[in-house]
Amino acid sequence: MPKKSRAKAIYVLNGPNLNLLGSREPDIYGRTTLADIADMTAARAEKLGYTVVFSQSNHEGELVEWVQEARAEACGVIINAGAYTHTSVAIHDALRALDCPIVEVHLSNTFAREAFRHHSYISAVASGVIVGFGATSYILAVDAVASLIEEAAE
Ligand code: CA2
Repeated sequence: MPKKSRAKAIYVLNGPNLNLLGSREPDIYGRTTLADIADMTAARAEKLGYTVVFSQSNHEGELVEWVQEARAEACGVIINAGAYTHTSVAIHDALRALDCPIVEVHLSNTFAREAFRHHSYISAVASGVIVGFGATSYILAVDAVASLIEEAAE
């Protein structure tokens, strides 16, 4: 009997220190916790007919593993790679190997901050980038990735 195929999920991947959201630097990152963002993201995705796999790691290699897993398991990827955005060729290379839409997301407007945050290794391999809307950036990213998934299916 053929194996029943599972619907693919939107992977939402979060990098280092994002687990601290809500506890410090509220002037930059707001008061919403990452758990709140996970709930908001899942609720928005559910309205659009998608499930979410939401993860956070402080370790570059673990993020690379999840991106590789997304090749088989995800219909789209939303990624806030945190500080690895500005440093990680490894995450860039892993994302390059994906065929599904990729939306890069940031809470803060990285272009209005220090110069070292102006360059992203993710942007060149992302379908699009959403920056500076706080937790709402993630909701906008769900809408964006869903519309890209649907466009690709047409
Ligand atoms: O604005 C974003 O979403 C960032 O990806 C956040 C990263 C930063 O390195 C990027 O340049 C932009 C940092 C996340 C750290 O979050 C904290 C939250 C509370 C307290 C300390 C750090």
